Amino acid sequence: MEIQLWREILTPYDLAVKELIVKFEHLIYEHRSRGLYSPIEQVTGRVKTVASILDKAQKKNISINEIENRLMDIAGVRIICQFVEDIQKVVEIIRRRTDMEIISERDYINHMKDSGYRSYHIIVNYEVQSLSGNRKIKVEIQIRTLAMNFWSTIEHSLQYKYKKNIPEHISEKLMNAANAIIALDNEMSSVRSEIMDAQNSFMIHTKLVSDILNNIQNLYRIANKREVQKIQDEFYRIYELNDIEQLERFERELDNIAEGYRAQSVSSDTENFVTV
Ligand code: 0O2
Repeated sequence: MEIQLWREILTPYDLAVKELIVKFEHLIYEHRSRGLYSPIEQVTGRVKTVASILDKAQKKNISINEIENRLMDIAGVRIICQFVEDIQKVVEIIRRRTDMEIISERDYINHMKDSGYRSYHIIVNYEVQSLSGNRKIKVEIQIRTLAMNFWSTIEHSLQYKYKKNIPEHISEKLMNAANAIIALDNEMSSVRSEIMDAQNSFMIHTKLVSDILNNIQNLYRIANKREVQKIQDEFYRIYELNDIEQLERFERELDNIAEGYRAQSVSSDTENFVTV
């Protein structure tokens, strides 16, 4: 394989990773904009470097011509969740999708690797369209918690440092840390509903305030300035009370005021239209 061809070969993999990141990030947005808890916290992705592809192919005894068929993680997407329970939710979301076809699944959450590594892996076929036509690209999706990600990032850099021969005393510490991560994830799960409640009310509050501010901004365009000033002062007063019910009531009142102004401007538009 000519070295300069790699860039061309990897282009559809890059497209697949970029598209999948957009799609998973959009899921986060959809959940949050509906005031729902998102089982996905963060999404990242990468295309393996040529050096890393060649290295892995050599280790697995894969010939250059077979690389695309046999290396499943040239394209990789990583989904980070807050809680272990979220991982299964994300797996179910992926299983239901029609734009990615699952080839295989590996559950390293319930079957931790000897190294202490935990994550849920799904290999999917994902179709991309480019100038050279349509192509199905294999993508490895790794799903794990924030805590598991912390562990595997550290362990990965140590593997790199020690060229995969991590000294025994460090492996032992990593195994202890892996067990501590299990305990940490379990502890977090036991207070999941409280944490989710807190995050949900924070999200509801943020959305409410941003809706109110948008409404006030719109009123500046159509309503009497002095009246909007009064509304704004009232908003600051209620905001300081830190009472979500009062804010909700204020938002409803604001909706009615805005509706009244809109009705007024429609009727004056109609009058103008008739008299012209
Ligand atoms: P990189 O640098 O992250 O890309 P197999 O299918 O079993 O023959 P493969 O492809 O290694 O071999 O599958 P596996 O074991 O599911 O691993 C795929 C990827 O999972 C790895 O890619 C890592 O990203 C991650 N992974 C697996 N085991 C470990 C581990 O012990 N520690 C860490 N930190 N990550 C792990 P790469 O190409 O090995 O690495």
